[in-house]
Formats: sequence, structure tokens, C-alpha cells
Amino acid sequence: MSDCLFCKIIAKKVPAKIIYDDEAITAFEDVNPQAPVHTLIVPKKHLSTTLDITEEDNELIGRLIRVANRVAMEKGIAERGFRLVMNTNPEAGQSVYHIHLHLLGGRPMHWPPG
Ligand code: DGP
Repeated sequence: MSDCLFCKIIAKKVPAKIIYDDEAITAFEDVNPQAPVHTLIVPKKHLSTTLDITEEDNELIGRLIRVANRVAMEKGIAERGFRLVMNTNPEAGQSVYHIHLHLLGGRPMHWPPG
């Protein structure tokens, strides 16, 4: 999608610190980190919100989580623990309308979330 920030990052038209890239998924560091580890795992397919995910995306969503696990292991936070978050729509705080998995870790996480 031409006016989507994350589509532009995926296409390397907007710079980002990309740490993983394959034919379906790109992962890059969040520009405004909320924890020592804050990586965004993003499907290349443009889906505006989680509500747009259909059965044809089942494999893609599984891959997204497996990439997050891999990044967590590479960053050394897998055993300590980490949080995966996908915000949907305004009340959850979604600000970029291209789905993305937040990988957060490197500090204790609180529950319930704010
Ligand atoms: P959300 O609020 O769940 O839609 O998360 C969007 C995240 O995207 C937020 O944590 C900040 C991050 N972000 C916004 N703009 C940019 C950008 O230009 N580059 C990078 N790397 N991250 C961005």
C-alpha cells in the first residue's frame, strides 16, 4: 500500500534497523523502544488490523510468531521471558495500520498492562 509507513520500511524506502528479512516477514527495531528489547515483526502482506486476518493467513501468522521466538532467542531473552503484543484499533493504542507483532523484553513485564 503506497501510503503505508511499514510498507515503505519493508520496501526499504524508509530507513529502519532491519534485523531479519525473508520473503514474507521483516523485523526491525522500534523507533520508540518501550523495553531494552523492542522489535517489530511485520508481515510483508499489507493487513491493516488483526481483524483483516483470514484463514489464508494462518501460515503467515504462525511464521510471524516463530520469527519473534527466533529474535527472542538471538537477543538472549527467551528463557527469562518476553511479551508479544498486537494492538488492534484506537483503544488498544494501534498507531500504524499495518499489522505488527511487538516483541518486548529485557525487563520485568507488569500485568495487567496499562
Ligand atoms: P502500534 O502503536 O501498536 O501501532 O505500534 C506502532 C509502533 O511503530 C510504535 O511502537 C512505534 C513504531 N514506529 C512508528 N513509526 C516508526 C518508524 O518510522 N520506524 C520504526 N522503526 N518504528 C516506528
